[in-house]
This record gives sequence, structure tokens and C-alpha cells, in this order.
Amino acid sequence: MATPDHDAIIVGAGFSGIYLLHKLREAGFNVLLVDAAAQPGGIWYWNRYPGARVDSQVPLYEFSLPEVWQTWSWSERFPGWEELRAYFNHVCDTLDLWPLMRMSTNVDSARFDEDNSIWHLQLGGGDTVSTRFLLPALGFASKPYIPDISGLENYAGEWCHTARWPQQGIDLEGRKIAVIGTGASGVQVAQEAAKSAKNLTLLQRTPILALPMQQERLTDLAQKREQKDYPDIFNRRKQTSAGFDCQSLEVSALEVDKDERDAHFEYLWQRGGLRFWYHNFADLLTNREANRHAYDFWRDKVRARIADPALAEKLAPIEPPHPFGTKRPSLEQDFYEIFGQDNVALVDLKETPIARIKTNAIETATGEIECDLIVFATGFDAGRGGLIDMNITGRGGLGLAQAWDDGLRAYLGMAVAGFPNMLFSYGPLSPSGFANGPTSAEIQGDWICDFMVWLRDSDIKLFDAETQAEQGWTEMVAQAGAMTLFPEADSWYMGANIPGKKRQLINFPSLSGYAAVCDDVAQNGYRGFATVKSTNKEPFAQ
Ligand code: NA7
Repeated sequence: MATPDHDAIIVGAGFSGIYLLHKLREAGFNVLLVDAAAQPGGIWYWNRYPGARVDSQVPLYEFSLPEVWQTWSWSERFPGWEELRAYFNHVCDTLDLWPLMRMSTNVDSARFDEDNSIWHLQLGGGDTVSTRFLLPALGFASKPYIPDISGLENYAGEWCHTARWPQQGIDLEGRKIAVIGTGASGVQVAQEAAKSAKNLTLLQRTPILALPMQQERLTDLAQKREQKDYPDIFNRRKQTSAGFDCQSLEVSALEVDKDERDAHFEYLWQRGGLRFWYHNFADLLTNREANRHAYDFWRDKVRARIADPALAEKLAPIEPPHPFGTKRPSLEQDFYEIFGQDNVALVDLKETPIARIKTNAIETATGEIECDLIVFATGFDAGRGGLIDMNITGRGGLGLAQAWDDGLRAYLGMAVAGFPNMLFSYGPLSPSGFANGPTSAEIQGDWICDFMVWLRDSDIKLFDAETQAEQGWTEMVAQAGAMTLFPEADSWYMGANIPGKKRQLINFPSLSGYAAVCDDVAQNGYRGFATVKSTNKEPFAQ
């Protein structure tokens, strides 16, 4: 029987990959991490457009490992991409992970070898490497989506997707810039571009329901004082439905009177961040009437900042474009004010859709938007895109793209039947898109590490998700989604942003609920996984 080069290969150096690398190395596995990026950081390597910053406040968006947080401090409450990258370097230094990391290396394909129960990976540059376990940790947003707009190939200006911003940067000063898309990335890049562009035109299909960030500078001293609470905060974030410091109230928005309701909305508004989404009334995301109260509060707050009524109706319409929070809210700092500047314009693509791109302009139904830079802030093929691009082939030559032809399926959002010895973290049908990244990465990372220790201790060389267990999980995620308002929006949560992608809720809507099920699975002998014992008692690499 062939012996693999490694016990495990992790693909991806973002939060989930780095955490897994640390845990598995500590548990004594021979593990390697591979990433196409030149530096660790995952999403923070690729999304380095001006203004890119995280939407979770300090200290939620960091590892709970004391040796890491005790030796680090942030300069802002919502840190930007440069600081996040520096943080990843600090993590790799502190945990001494660099020797196990192979950066600037793409995984071109991965093939499961049924005879030997190992994975063979073809790396960019021609190398091959083998592993008992394959652990893709690609994040949910690793495959950018660029809509098919005719004429782009003839465009003479510069263009790029926000997640493929050139590493050397783009100078926005004096440019004529068109930004397509008003998700979190569109809002962030627009706020920054408005400062120095000659003209900035934001092309909006659906208004973003953006929340006030309430950014703050942070001092070392204040952070050191607050660090005494970090262990509690890190412990608590694991018990909440979205991995933050708290979760939704237990009371319905309909059980309290208007004054009380508005007082809570106002409290959330003033505290800033995504709290208006995750610490709101119990039925925000399940009851249309409750949701409408939140929308109306949001709308009135935003409209009060926009002088022109026509513009206000486009950015914060009287009637909600979708229930509040069923598309990802973004955080903003002065997003609604930039439209008062002479150099900034908004184009409503529902009224005037893009017809084509010309050599120096975007042509819409009513005219041309002259531009020398087009920014596609048009999102991602979330959940599946990066995994499909890895060209993963499981049993019987089945490709992952083929396996997901009729929609995403996965047991625990981590394993796909027919793809043995593979577990992905942060994947489809896990809570990833609904959860704070590091919390999710630690919960899944701990579970995967425990599972691998159990496999080693049990002399198991092969596991595969049982079809029935996978089907049960996939249906359960759909049922959980059906109890919410999420299906009412055309969002990436529903797979609705990618033409041809099956409409289904792609994430499980509770991190704490998910952690409880995963624990239960572990306590019951990892039910739902079929396993095969090793014959030579040496299933792992030497
Ligand atoms: P998002 O949130 O998917 O936003 C993409 C934006 O691009 C959104 O406003 C879309 O409008 C717009 N879009 C997509 N396709 C088109 C076409 N064909 N024409 C015009 N506009 C289009 O991506 P982000 O990068 O902003 O954020 C991704 C996640 O990162 C975010 O949710 C956080 O978790 C962090 P639509 O709303 O579909 O009408």
C-alpha cells in the first residue's frame, strides 16, 4: 500500500486554514498548507482594494489563542486589509507556521486514488504531492463573479474585480471611475474613490441596506485594559447564532410597543457595526411584520441624510427591496453623504440597464458613462466556486462540479459523499456565510482536528459521508431556511446571484446550533460517516 507524503494537506491560508494547520501540527500530524496567494490572509490577500475592511469589531475578528492576542493590538475598531494582513504574519510568526506553508502555489487538481485511499494533488509549476486527508479551506468567497457584459473585451480603459485588485494598487486620483455593484465591496470602494476621483459613477441594481460602522481609533492602552474580558468574549461568541458577542433578543418586535421597539433600534444603531442585524428582535428574520419595523427605522435614518428626495428614494426606498437582513447588510462610514458631492453620481440599473461596454464608456439604456476604470464589485460564486475550480475528482472519476450539478449537497457542510477523506471548512451548507469568520474557523477546526485524532486512534484509513446522512443534512438546511425570510431575496445566500446556479440556501443559519449537532455527531462515533480500517495499521504518513 502506498504511503502518502502527508497526513493532511490544507488548501488556503485564511482563518480556517491557518487554524487547522496550527491544531493539526499540535496534534502530531504531518501537515502541509498550500495557497496560491503570496502571503497568508485569504480574503485579505485578494481583496486589497482601497477601503477594504472587516465588518466585525475588535476583538471578534481574531483568533482566541492567548499567545496570539496577548502580543497584538489593532489601530482601529474595524481594521483594514493592510492591518489584517500584518495580523496574519504575526499569527504565522507567533505559532511558527511558516515552515509548513507553501505559498504562491496553486492546486491545479486533486484526484482520489481509490486503490490506496490517498489524494494526489497536482500543483502549479508541475509538482505533485500526496496526502491521506485533503482539507480545502478556501473561504466562501474565493471565486469572483464577473457578469457577462458584451463589449468588455474591447474596453480600452483599466478594469478589475474588487477581489482581484492588483497587488501594486491602482491610483484613483483624478480618474473617471464606474463601480458596478453595491454590496459590501461596492460601498467600501465607492467611499474611498469618492475622495479623489474626477468622477465616480455607482451603478446600482439593488440598494444596499447599509448600517453605520461607528469606526473608532483604538489605543494600545485601552486594548490592554479590555483584554481581561477577552477569554469571556471568545467563549461567548461560540455560544451565539452568528459567532458574535451576542445574538438576537428573545422577545418579538411585535410584543413591545413602538417606543420600546424604537429605543432598541436606536441603541443598536448607536453602537454600530452589524448589531442591528444580529442583536435585533427575535423575529427580525422570520416575521415580515417585525422585519418591516426594522426596515422602516433603517429607511428613515438613512433618508434623513439625503437631501434630494429622488436620490433618497433610490438609495432607501419607501417600500423595502427585500426584507431587511435577508441580503448581507454592509457597514458604511459616509456612503450616503458622498452622493451630495459634485463628482459622484448614482445610476439605477433597474431603470437604465447596461446595454454594453464601449471602448471608453459603459452604455446604458439612456446614455453613456465615460470612464477610464471599471470596478466590478459584483460578488462571488459563493460556497462552491473555489472548490469547483480546484478540479477535485472523487470516487469513480466523479468531479465535484458534476456532483453539485443538481445543487449543493454536503454532510455537516464539510463532506461530500463519494469524495472520501476530504473535509472542507467554511464550505457550503455550513454556517460560514452567516457567521463571524474566526469563530466559525475555530469551531470547525477543533471538530476536524478531533475527528482526525479519532481516525488515527481507531486505525481508520478511509472515511466517506453516507449518502443518507448527506441528504438528511442538505434537506435540513433547506427546511431551516424555509422557516426564515431569506428565500424572499435574490441574494448570494440563496445562490441567486449566479446565472444557472440552483436556488437554495447555501448556509446553515445558526453557528451555535451547528456546533451542537457536530458535537453530537462526534459523541455518537461520528455517525453519518462510513469508515474502513487500515490493514497495515499504519494509515498515516511516517
Ligand atoms: P455581493 O454582496 O454579492 O454584492 C454584489 C453586488 O454586485 C450587488 O450589489 C449585486 O446587485 C451587484 N451585481 C451582481 N451582478 C450584477 C450585474 N450583472 N449587474 C449589476 N450589478 C450586479 O458582493 P460583495 O463583494 O460586495 O460582498 C461579498 C461578501 O463579502 C459580503 O456579503 C460579506 O460577507 C463580505 P444585486 O444585489 O444582485 O442586485
